[in-house]
Amino acid sequence: MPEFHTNFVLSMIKYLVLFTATLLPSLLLPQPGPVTPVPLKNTKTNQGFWHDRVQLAHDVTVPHALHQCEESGRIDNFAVAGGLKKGVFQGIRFNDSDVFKVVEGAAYVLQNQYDPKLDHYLDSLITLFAAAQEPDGYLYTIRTINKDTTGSYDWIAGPYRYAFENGSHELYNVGHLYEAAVAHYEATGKKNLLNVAVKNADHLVKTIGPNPGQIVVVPGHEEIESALVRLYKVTGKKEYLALSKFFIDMRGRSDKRTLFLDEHKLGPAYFQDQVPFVRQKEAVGHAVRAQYLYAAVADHLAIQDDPKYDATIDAIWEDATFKKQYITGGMGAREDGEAFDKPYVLPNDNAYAETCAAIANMLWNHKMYLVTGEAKYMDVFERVLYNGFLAGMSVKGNAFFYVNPMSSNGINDFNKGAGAVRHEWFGTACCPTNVSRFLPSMPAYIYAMRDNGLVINLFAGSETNVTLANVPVKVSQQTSYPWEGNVRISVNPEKPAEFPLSVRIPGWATGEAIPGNLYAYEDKLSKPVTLSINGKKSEAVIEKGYIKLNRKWKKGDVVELTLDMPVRKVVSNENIKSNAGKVAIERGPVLYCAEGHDNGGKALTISMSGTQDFTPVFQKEMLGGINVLKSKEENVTLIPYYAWANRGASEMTIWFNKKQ
Ligand code: FUB
Ligand code: ZN
Repeated sequence: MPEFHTNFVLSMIKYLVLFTATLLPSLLLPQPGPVTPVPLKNTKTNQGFWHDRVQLAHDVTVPHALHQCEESGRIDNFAVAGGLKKGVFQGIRFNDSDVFKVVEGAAYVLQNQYDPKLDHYLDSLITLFAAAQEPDGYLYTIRTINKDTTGSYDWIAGPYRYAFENGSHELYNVGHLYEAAVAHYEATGKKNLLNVAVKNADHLVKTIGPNPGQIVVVPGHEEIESALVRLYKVTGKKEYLALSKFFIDMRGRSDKRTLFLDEHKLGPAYFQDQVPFVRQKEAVGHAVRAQYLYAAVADHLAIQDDPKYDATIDAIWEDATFKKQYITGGMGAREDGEAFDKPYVLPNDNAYAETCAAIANMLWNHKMYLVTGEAKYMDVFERVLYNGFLAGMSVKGNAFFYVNPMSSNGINDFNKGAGAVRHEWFGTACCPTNVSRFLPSMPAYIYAMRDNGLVINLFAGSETNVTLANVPVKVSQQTSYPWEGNVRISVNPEKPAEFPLSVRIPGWATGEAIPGNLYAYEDKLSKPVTLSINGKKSEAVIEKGYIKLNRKWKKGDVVELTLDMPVRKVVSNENIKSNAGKVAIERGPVLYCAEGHDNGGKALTISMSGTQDFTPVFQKEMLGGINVLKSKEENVTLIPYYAWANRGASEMTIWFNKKQ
C-alpha cells in the first residue's frame, strides 16, 4: 500500500476509535435529572435594581451597540460580501461575531418587550446576513470579500477554508450567529435568521468530521460548541449535537495544530488544545475561550451524563473557582494571552479580568447549576453578576470596561487606550457586545424548575408564569435587593396546587463569601434568615443552599424572607500574595471600593482598622441609586465596585491595608 494510503487508513481508524470511544458510552447512559430553565419570555422584571437595567438594555445599551456596529462598518461588511454594496472589509476578522451578538441581545430585548421598529430593523440586518452567505452555507465576510486578493489577506484568500481556524474565528463567528438565530426565533417565531444558521450548520456537518473527505478542525475560539447544542434543541437535528461533541473530543488531537502562531507562548493550551479534554485538569489559557468550552461541556452533561466529562469539569471548576478567581468573580488575571495565570496569582492593579470572561464565568456556572441543581454555582453566578460583570458597563449603559482592575491610580491606561475610565466602544468590541447580549437576558436566570416545582435563584422584582403540577401559576417577587435583604414572594396558582417552591439562600447570608476558601468573611456572624408564610412565622430550614417549601399553594399566598445584611470584612486566602494583610468590604452580594472622588482624591492609601464600622446610606440620586457605606470614625466613604469610574478617572481600590 502506498504510504499516503496507509496513513490515511490509519488516521481514519484512529478517528473512528476515538469517535466510538467518546460518543458511544454517553449514548447508552441514562438521562440525568437536570434543572429546567424557565424561558426568558415567561419572566418579566417589573421593579427595582434589575428592572432598571433590563430597561436600560432596551433604551440604551442595545441601540448604542447597533449604532456602533453601523458606524464601524461591521454591518457594511455583510452588504459588501453579499454584493449589495461596493467596498472593502472593515475591521478585524471576528467583527461578524459582534453584529450577531448584538442581534442576540436585541432578540432578548424583543422577548422582554416587543418593539416593532426593532423587529423590522433586525429583519433588514438578516437580509444582509443571508446575502453574505455563500451558496453552500459558508459565512465569513472577511474571506468572502477577500477571496481573490493576496497580500495581508493571504491566509484568508488561500483555497482552504478553516485551515487557519485556530486564528481565524470562522467557527466562533457562526457560533454567535446560531445563538442569535435561536434567540430571534424564540422572540419572533420567524425563521429568517434560523434558516441562515441552519444552512451554515448543515454546511459544517458536511465539511467537518471523522469521515473520509471531511476535515478535522478544533475551533480556535470556542463558542460554537454551546451554540450547536442550542441549535439542536430548536431543530432536533442530532448531527449538531454530535458535531459539538466532536469539537470537544478532538481537542488535543487535531492535525492542524502546526498552523498555530504562538504569540502568547502558551502553546496550544492558549485555546485548550494541549491534550484531549478529558485529560485536562486545570483552567488554562485564554479565559473566555476556556470558559466557553467548559460551559459547552456542561451543556452536554445536561443532556446526557458522561462520567469522564463530569470528573474533568468538576476538577477544572474547582481549580478556577478555588484558586484563580478574583473577588469580583473576574477570571483571567494575565493580560498576555488574556489568560488564566497560575493558582493564586491575582494581581490587583494590573488585573486583566476581561468583561467577557466574567460573562463566560456566569454562563458556565449557570449551566453547571442546570446539570446539578447545586446552589454553589448560583453563588458564584451572583457574585459575578453584581460585581465583575456589572462593572463592565457604565451606570448609563453606554460605556464599557474591557479590562477590570481591582485598583487604579486613576492615571494608567488599563482600558485599551480609553485611559482609566470606560469607553463607548473598542476596535475589538467583544465586551460591549457581550454586555449587550447578557444584560437583556438577565431575567432568564431568576427562576428555574426542578422536581416539578419552582426555584427562585435570584432576588429581583419580577413575575414569572409557569405550569406546575399541571396548573398555571404566577409567581412574583417584590424586593429592594441588593440594597436590603427583604423579599416578598406572591404565589398565585389558577387553582390550589401542591408543588415545591425553593428559594436559594445566598452563601453570603449564611457566612460563606464564596464556595471554597479563596475569600472568607473575617467574622462568621450573621443573623439567621427569617421566613413567614401568609404572615405566620415559619422555621427557615436551609438545606444545601435552599429553603424548600412543599405545600398546597392557593391564590394570594405570600412568603416573606428577610436576610440580614451586615457590612462584612473579607480576607483572602494567604496564598494570594497581592492581598496579604488586606481586607475588602462587602454588604450582601455587593462588593465595595473606595474611589478618590468621595475621599479627598485618595483611595489607595486608605487603611482599615479592625473596629471600623460602616453604615449604609441610600443615595437615590447618586450613580443610578446606590447604598454608600460611610464610616464615621475615619471619614471614609465606599461605593459599590460596579459603580466606580462613572464620574471621571480617579484612584480606586477594593483591597485596603489593615491598620496595625
Ligand atoms: O477573540 C475574540 C474575543 O476578542 C475574545 O473572546 C476576547 O478575549 C478578545 O480577544
Ligand atoms: Zn471581551
